[in-house]
Amino acid sequence: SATAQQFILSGMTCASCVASVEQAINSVSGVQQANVNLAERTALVSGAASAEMIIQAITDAGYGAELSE
Ligand code: 9UX
Repeated sequence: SATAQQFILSGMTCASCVASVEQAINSVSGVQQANVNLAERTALVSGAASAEMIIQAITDAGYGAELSE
């Protein structure tokens, strides 16, 4: 079955930020799809990727992320 994780993001202010965060998430092994919502400051990530690896990739790109409960 498909898995998805949601993250709360910080530091994004424009559409180019969205593209950077999506690129960072998509670089993580196991990610199938990343949908970043600028207005809601969220990322919905499908695939069997590690949440910690996703957060690390977003942080390395210069943004903040935490797993949404
Ligand atoms: Mo937009 Mo985001 O000009 O770091 S790329 S603010």
